[in-house]
Amino acid sequence: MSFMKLGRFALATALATTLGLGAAAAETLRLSHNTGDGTTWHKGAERFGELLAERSGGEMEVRVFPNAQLAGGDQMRQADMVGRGALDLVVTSAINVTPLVPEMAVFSLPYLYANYDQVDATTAEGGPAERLAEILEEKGIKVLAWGENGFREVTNNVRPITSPADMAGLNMRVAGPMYIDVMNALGANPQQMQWTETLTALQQGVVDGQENPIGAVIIPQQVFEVQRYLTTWHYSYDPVFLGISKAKWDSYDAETQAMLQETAAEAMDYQRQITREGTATGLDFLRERGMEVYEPTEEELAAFREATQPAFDQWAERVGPDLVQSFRDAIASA
Ligand code: X2X
Repeated sequence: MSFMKLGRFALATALATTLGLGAAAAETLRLSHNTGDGTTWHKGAERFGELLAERSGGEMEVRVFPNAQLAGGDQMRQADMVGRGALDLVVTSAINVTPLVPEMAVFSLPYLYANYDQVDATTAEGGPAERLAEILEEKGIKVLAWGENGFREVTNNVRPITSPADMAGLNMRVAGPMYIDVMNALGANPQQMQWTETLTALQQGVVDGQENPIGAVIIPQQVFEVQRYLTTWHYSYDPVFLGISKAKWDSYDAETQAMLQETAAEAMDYQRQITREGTATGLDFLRERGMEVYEPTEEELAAFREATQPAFDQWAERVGPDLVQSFRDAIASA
């Protein structure tokens, strides 16, 4: 094959391989995310960096910074920073972006989704999540690919949660605005707190409980060390996405953009896959580690759904009824 037929990056790879070059990358991109370095978020980000280095023939490399450290530990500020071009790349979840883009709360409306097929129908190519990508792009954030935080499950140290009444009076750490309203609807005392401060707060009893997905966060961040009870109430789904600053994106030629997008899709597919695997085997693991796991019946889930309805209605209004309907339509056809 002639070099003429190869793209710029394939050529760079071929040369680097031939010459055995380990030269420094021409460009280092900084990627911020807001969980620890053992999570599936981190692994997905690392995979993106590995693939990108390979495909750019070492011209591009990614440095991954966990725990929102580039945003001074403020998980909600990352999106804003990417939007302004102060960060190149971000892996974060929908709820963290709601202060900047309230419409992102659509994904996490209580009990919107019942299963992964429904989720996938909304984030698939041509699906309603593309509208969110458009809105984010207006804010300076180009979504390269959707990944997964997952269905958020509740944990606490006071009692097993089997009904909304069990939530009454519990001091619950939450990540963002919508979950405050959901917790209030359930009669709990919600408190917004950075994720990086939450494990200590749980350990010291500053809060009684929290809610997070099993495979992406609860297991890799060892929440089981500081929490006794877990209920699989599946009350809210939270996607992650890999995004790049629009200014950065616009600086690349079409070939580079295509490579970034393909590489991101592959990395986030991997991230989603390991997240779902970890979730599937997660309950057994958590029981072995001493957690008391409660799996609600359909009837019990219906009671949680009913109790959270006021928060659903309030946020559906804020997100926009048309957007909610577009998600409902995709879900109905899943
Ligand atoms: O802060 C959380 O709970 C986490 C890690 O799930 C998010 O970033 C939403």
